[in-house]
Amino acid sequence: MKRIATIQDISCIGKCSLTVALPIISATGVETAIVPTAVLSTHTQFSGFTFRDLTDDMEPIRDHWKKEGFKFDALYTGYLGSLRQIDIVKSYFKEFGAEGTFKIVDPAMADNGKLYYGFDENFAREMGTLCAESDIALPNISEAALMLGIEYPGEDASEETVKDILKKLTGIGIKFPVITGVTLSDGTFGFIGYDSAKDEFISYGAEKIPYKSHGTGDVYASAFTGALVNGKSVYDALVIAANFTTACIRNSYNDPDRVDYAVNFELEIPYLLKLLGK
Ligand code: PXL
Repeated sequence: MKRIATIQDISCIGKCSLTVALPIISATGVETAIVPTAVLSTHTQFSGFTFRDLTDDMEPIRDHWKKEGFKFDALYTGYLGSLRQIDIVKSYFKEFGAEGTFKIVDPAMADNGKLYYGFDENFAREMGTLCAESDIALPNISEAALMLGIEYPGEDASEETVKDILKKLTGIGIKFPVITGVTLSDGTFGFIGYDSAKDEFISYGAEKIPYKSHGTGDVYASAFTGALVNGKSVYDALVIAANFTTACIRNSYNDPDRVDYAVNFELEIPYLLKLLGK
């Protein structure tokens, strides 16, 4: 069985980070090892959340895994809580990111032009240096702008603007940035990426559903990781993740009992398996 390791927090309620990555990637038939970076009562969009920092456990976990000789087909990181955690993740990349191990970074730290609670511009720049060590980085428009220190162009940034930002991201060393949550010129909603090795832009859009919810970036990156490790090409895995995430958003949009802090990803897992041909 293929095995990945994902490094991010546990938000006990919030359907993000590990409570999304574990079920989605496991459902795709991939062993999902975890490094919990913190335990929060909820994600940080709620007020009054608890936060237990687990940074001190990250290096001992790494060292034990190294001693045991564990290998991974992918390393996937999401929300990280501090500059020190970014540094430690780089050491995981060094130890376990050998040739053939995909390094996927979702720099989960901002949306709608604003950093999440507790982050600053310096953290965003440092996240850029982690993305520079990835094979694929999956920022949204806000995260891309913040890593570059440029003005936020808005959620409806044009394809030309997004392409310009992608080229700028390669300027800070990011080999294959893919900006998610982009509205394409035909009105569809999806991603635009730039493969600097091939000097090639890629894009895909699915139906744009008039509903925005928290946690969709985590759903997207998790489905992408599962699809990629299942042998799909980068482009096909990105498209599968876009179609799956769109289905999750649609499911919540049509559900009068939906929660307002995340999407109904659980109900669309059968569809993800269908997209994967399982
Ligand atoms: O969905 C990204 C995310 C992950 N983890 C925590 C968060 C957020 C977004 O707010 O607060 C703790």
